[in-house]
Amino acid sequence: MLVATLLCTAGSGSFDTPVSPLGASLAASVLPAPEHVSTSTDRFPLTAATRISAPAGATAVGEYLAAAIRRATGLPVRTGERGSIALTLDGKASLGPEGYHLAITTAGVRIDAHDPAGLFHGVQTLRQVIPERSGAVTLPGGTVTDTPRFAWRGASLDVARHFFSVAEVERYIDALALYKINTLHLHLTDDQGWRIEIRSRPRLTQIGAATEIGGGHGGFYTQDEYRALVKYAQDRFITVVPEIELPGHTNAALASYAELNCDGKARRPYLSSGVGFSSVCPGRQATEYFIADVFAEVAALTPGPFVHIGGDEVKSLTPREYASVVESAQRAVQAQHKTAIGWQEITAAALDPGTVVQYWQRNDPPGPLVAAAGKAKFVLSPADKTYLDMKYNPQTELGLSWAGFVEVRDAYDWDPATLLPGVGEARVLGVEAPIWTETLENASDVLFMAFPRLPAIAELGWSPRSSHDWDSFRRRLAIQAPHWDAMHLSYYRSPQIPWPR
Ligand code: NGO
Repeated sequence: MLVATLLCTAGSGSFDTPVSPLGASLAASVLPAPEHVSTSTDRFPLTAATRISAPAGATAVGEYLAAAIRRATGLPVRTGERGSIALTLDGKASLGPEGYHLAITTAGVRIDAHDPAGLFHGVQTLRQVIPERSGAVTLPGGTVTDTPRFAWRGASLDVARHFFSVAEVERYIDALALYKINTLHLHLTDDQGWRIEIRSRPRLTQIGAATEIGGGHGGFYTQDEYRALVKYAQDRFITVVPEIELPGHTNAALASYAELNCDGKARRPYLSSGVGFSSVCPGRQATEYFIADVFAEVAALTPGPFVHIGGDEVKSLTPREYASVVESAQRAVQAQHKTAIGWQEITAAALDPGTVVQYWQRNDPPGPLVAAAGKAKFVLSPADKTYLDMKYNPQTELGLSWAGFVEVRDAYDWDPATLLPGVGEARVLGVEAPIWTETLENASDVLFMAFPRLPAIAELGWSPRSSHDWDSFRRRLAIQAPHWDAMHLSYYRSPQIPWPR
């Protein structure tokens, strides 16, 4: 029986459920906050006999849920016919490609979606009410009807400053999936390393991949490894957006191929963390061929629609030279029938309709930038809110602080629709939380910086504006901790959050 129906529940501010990893209501547990939630007095017993049924188009989602339940509870839950947990693709078209409807009653659990991605997101919601406790457990009753606010809910990872193995990136992908992130932007090239095999330019990985900040051995993904990574993400409904930085942040390429330099001399490897000094030689035929060949190979490895062309922080070119390289990169991406995205500096070039601008730098007044962007859509990554490599506070050991300290509330308390004057909801494609890795060397460093701020950005990307409520958010965030502990995800125990003991 339904006892309460809460629209945009998180915004109601009326949370009286105790902060507890066990037994919290559906409304008090789900993060990102759903569009509609209702709570009921029904209870669903999850036992060793529970079976999950999934439609032919989404059997892998059923298997994924079964594995998640086995991990959390140890119960031997499997997929089977007529499961008491039923996943279906019978959801209404109005749920869109990522929405879902979840109902938990005493008789069973049902998740309906129109597309498999919606089922997957519904499964993440269900996982949040399954306690991390071995043996049979009881799930709280209620319903959720949920669709995302923005299409692009991204995280980016810099694998160039320090290299991260396929397994480490997969671990991060698993963590992203928990919060309905659907885009992983991989920063594959920078001054300190080139991380993706390009068959027409083998020296990029023979020479350019052998270094990283501080003198480590670096590394790179072969095309087969990269394809497997893209597939791993795809299986979790996450689209990989590869970034090949141009014209700057290119020392690794300049060290690998002398002809990319205006003086024809290969550069020395760069192991430090300065920015702005490097650039490919604008207008050279070698540069044009390089751009065309690299983007052709990268696009062929990319099932998703977007390829990132970089474009930030170039101090060694004239504005005209800068624009010519950005325009070449944009053309090369388009020639492969992909859409280009670049950092906000690309607004200085002639952008094609459809090219997306990624906003990051808060120092410049946004007016001229927005005017120069024309009708372009934006992905918002303001550094003082979304950069997960910023320190939490002056005591944080890892990370940088050039954009300030970013506590959890700083990451959460803003609205993508009002960040840039003149860029309202309709022009915002979404939000993205970058992690730059000048100071981060392994998966555990990355997770510590991402959690608990990543869920804040995920909620801004998914949940309706009307649900925005810091107090609700921090309580729902607190009860994620037992899941993170059980999954061995390292995280920062921010004093702003009422963590369970
Ligand atoms: C900047 C810079 C990166 C740094 C990062 C560190 C952008 C878009 N370019 O962000 O090269 O790694 O800050 O926070």
